[in-house]
Amino acid sequence: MTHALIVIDVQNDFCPGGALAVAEGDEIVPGINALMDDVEAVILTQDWHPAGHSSFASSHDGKSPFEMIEMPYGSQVLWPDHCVQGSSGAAFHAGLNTDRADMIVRKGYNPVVDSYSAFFENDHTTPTGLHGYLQTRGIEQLTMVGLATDFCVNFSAVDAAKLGYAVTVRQDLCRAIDMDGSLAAAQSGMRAAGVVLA
Ligand code: VGL
Ligand code: ZN
Repeated sequence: MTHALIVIDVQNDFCPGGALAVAEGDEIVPGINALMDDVEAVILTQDWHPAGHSSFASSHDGKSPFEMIEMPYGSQVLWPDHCVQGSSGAAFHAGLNTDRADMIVRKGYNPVVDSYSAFFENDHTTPTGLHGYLQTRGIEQLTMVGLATDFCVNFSAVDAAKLGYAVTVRQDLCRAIDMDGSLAAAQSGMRAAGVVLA
């Protein structure tokens, strides 16, 4: 079975000092680089929002980061401005071995729909194209790592399992935002979807 490593959003804004910093987000980088030697394919995802994106609290009068709102596609956490297209915060962590990447998937570029998953926007319908890419390369086994465990890794892993991939999440090579029990909820949701948490 062809095996790919999917590296989710290892970008400056999710690392210490970034706009939406995940604690210890930078500590996973050496281990992710090392894991690239064990797979046939490496795919990176990059959160990539236009300025004024609808997931930013600053785009909604009177709203603060980490509040929830209802969008036409469901509930949405509002975030600090992060990963704005072309900004240094949107760049990959300088230590990540991006040279090894076969494919970089950008997501979150639709101004009015967020996209946590590497496979679908948060409407759970609009594809990013990654599934087609993996299928045409004959890739059936995925190991997922990156940021953040409870949001983009979680949504990507659950979607991948639903699409029929054999999915392992290396929790030691992920870090979580963990707001209001979101990490525990993500772990039980991933397990229920058939994702192996290693
Ligand atoms: C993410 C919140 C907003 C993530 C991206 O990569 O987990 N979280 N955008
Ligand atoms: Zn985002």
